[in-house]
Amino acid sequence: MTTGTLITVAPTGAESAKAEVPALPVTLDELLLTAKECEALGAAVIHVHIRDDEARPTLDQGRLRDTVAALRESTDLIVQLSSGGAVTDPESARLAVLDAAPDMASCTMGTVNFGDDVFLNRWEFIVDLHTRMQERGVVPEYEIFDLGHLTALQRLLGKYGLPHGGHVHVDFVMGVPGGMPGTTATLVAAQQMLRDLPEGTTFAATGIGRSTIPVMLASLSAGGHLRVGMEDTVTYAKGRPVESNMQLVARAVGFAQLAQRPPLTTAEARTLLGLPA
Ligand code: KMH
Ligand code: ZN
Repeated sequence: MTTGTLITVAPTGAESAKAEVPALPVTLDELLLTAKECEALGAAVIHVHIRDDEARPTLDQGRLRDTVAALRESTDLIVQLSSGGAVTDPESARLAVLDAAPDMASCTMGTVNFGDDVFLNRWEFIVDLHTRMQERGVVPEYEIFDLGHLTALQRLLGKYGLPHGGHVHVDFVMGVPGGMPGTTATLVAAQQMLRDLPEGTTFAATGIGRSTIPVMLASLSAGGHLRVGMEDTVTYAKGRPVESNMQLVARAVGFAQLAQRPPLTTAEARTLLGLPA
């Protein structure tokens, strides 16, 4: 049965430069303000990348812990830390993200060409991430950049068991140059492959750049959930830069309401994802 829509906001990412995208939240204060406003609009999960004092991407342990604590204090959002980081981050730092004890963390299910770079995710690393999340009670969101990543997920769950909480939730990250395209046909193909995963597996989708709107509409009509934010989209419409993450969340909420699938509250989202209340 199709329920309401889980809306995740991914406000910052690791790729855009603050100098080129001034509206990008890079300080803790900017992130907290964004988080509060996006929650009020209907977001239930925040996917977090942080920056250092020079606005460069960082996986600094202290900052991650402070960020998790501050988000918990100021919002009811489900805090999902990125374990993907930036393409240059070493595996050790990406694994250490779990030490900040978030509710959730991303877990990318394979290597993908990432524009001119390579986003490397070796099998042994994925296994390490998955099993450490099981041990620490962190709920994964499996990031799927290509259809083969779903085959890898089936293998992972078959060999190492279900994630903490027992529910499997995946996010189709579509339209990365080098990954699966952000088209309806590809989204439907990805959804079909979920049949090989545990019953009840849920999916969200996000389309990078100009695939944002087609992917959002395709996901909603296929019963999927949404991830939006300036990590993935910095152009609102042709020739119009995104003004804020709130603008993207508000648009997603509007589409979800049109689809008769209003945003899930944070409490409903916790139930869906197998997180404690
Ligand atoms: N920044 C990308 C290299 C994630 O957050 O887990 C990886 C990424 C995925 O954004
Ligand atoms: Zn990310």
